[in-house]
Amino acid sequence: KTTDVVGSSSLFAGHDEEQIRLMAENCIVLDYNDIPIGSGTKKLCHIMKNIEKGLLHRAFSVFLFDSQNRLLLQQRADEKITFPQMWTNTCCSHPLCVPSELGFSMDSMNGTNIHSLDTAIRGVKSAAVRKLKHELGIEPEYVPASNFKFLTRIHYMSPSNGGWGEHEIDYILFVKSDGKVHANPNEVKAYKYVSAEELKEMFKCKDLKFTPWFKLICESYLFDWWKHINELDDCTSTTINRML
Ligand code: DMA
Ligand code: MN
Repeated sequence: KTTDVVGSSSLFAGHDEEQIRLMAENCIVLDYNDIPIGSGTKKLCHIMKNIEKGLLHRAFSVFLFDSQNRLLLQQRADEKITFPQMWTNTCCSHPLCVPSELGFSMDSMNGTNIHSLDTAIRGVKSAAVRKLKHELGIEPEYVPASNFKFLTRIHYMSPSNGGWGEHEIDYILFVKSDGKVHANPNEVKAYKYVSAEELKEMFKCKDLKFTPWFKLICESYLFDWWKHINELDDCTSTTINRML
């Protein structure tokens, strides 16, 4: 099933060709309880007028820490259509409507497809491996899916500029890796490893802009998780945290 909400092409005026092309990717459209109900292009899912009617999709946010427990931040490229030039966590994107990322598994007893939080997490981790390579050039062998730690889900909504915005259930993933970065300039303008103290200093600098979801996560859970980075095994939550 495809959503029938129609977007306007003038929203793309002046934007980068490669980023416009990526707007044709198929995101996973969700009901309020994070159950997939269809697919919608990245374009349709990020048009604020559609979001205002309730359109919601699945996303993930990766927080990558090096062996010194420094967090890898990125500054989004000028080319990004939503939230350009803002500083944010290591990597964010969307699992796509493809079998490996959708989060359904075959019930061998009766041949039906079943969706669960576990299968959804598996799909999101596989999308995270794909995007760490695409945005930051980090090779999958340095960030295998089995090394990601799922923490929780955050439901949030935020307008961007020019009629665009976000409305997502965002899966939060931590991973430890010393994989080398080769940033894709169409996605990433700059990157930087920071300690918790250094990140707090960055927030004081009024010239730096941060994405709304990164701010929300920093203001709620991030510093606490970071402090307990080696003891996060009990921190997996099945709750959807509504930050609306
Ligand atoms: C979308 O990120 C995901 C979140 C959590 C906001 P994005 O705009 O960077 O997606 P993409 O990299 O696919 O453009
Ligand atoms: Mn999104």
